[in-house]
Amino acid sequence: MHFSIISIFPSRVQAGMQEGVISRAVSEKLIELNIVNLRDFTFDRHRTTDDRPFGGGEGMVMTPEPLSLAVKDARMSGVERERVILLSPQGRVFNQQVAEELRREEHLILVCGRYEGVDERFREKYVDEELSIGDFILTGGELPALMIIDAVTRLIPGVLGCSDSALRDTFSRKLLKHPHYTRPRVFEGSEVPEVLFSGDHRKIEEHRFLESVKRTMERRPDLLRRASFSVSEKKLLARHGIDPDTGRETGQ
Ligand code: 4GX
Repeated sequence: MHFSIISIFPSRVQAGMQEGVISRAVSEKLIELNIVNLRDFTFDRHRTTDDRPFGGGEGMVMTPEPLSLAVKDARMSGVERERVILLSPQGRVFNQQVAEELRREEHLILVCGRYEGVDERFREKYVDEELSIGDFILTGGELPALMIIDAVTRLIPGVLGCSDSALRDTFSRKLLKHPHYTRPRVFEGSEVPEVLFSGDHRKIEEHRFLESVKRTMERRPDLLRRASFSVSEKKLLARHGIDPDTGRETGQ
């Protein structure tokens, strides 16, 4: 899978992927990254990428010409599934489902806006989709672009080790993860739950599942309403007095 990132801060984008899982995915050729410096597509002495808004008002707007040239330069011949994404608080909110959808593309061109945003005509003519990583305002689209690359890359087969299967993750099951414990057995007076030493794997799985449901109820009840439980999971929840639809204790 190919990613192109268009930015006025190419070194920051570079720095954001220099180590860890993403850089390993690059060196193992599971993904390819192409960082495009927007200033390479300006032709004035100051390499300007922004200008004052027509109609007046606060802030600056990114001019359409360098952006359009950068997108045309990033495009790859012979690639059918290519998507130009603009990172913006006005976009559809990114989540695991969107990550899974993007994984099916061959080439993502991520446009990192700054200032007040981009000229509307660039958006209309070149952008396939606007994505937001959440309801808060950042100083630029670089971190959102890195987040999207991260979330999509770890779904590509071979990127994660088998011990960290993407399939069993929180959001593919729509439940939060159970608590995790490792050594030491006693930390500042707190012990690890006894059941984890029982060697009874069915009991351990049941315990973890119940902890997941309880956590989800406490922290993200919105997720619980969309979780679907198997018949045996429903029976287990009922045995522990938990209503499978609300995660609440039924008191029975
Ligand atoms: N999720 N920002 C982009 C400038 C901008 C505005 C409009 C294009 C169109 C953000 C977010 C985010 C701040 C990045 C404004 N560029 N991006 N920037 N939240 O807050 O993605």
